[in-house]
Amino acid sequence: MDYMKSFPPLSTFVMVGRTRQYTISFLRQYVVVSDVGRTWEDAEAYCNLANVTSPEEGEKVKALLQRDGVEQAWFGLHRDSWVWTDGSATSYTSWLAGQPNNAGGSQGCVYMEKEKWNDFPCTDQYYVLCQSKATLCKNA
Ligand SMILES: [Ca+2]
Repeated sequence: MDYMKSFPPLSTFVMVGRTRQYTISFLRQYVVVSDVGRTWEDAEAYCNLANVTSPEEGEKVKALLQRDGVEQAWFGLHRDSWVWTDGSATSYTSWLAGQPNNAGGSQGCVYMEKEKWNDFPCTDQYYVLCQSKATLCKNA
């Protein structure tokens, strides 16, 4: 996919454990796709929708959205007990005040505005925040 070309170089962290050295290659790199608005389902089909799992990642995506002039973007959270598209649970959240409110009983997907989140109807069309996949490499 073309958007993959715009991912920045990967960052690598080294963590020394008690008995082994681990090299963690953290590949969660974000990209805003702002060619056309998409429904959340179309966005999910188009790319690997972003997880945002810490305040640091929230700040990172906020800066990226601002840089690209995007006010709102779908990302990977949806109402299935609020899990990410890869099925992992949500511990970190950054809801707008009063959200999620499931207004009208039909707000199953989540967009972000700056770093704040709002549940909204999945059929609305927004730009998309994608990510590359995270992997863990271990040197025994
Ligand atoms: Ca809402």
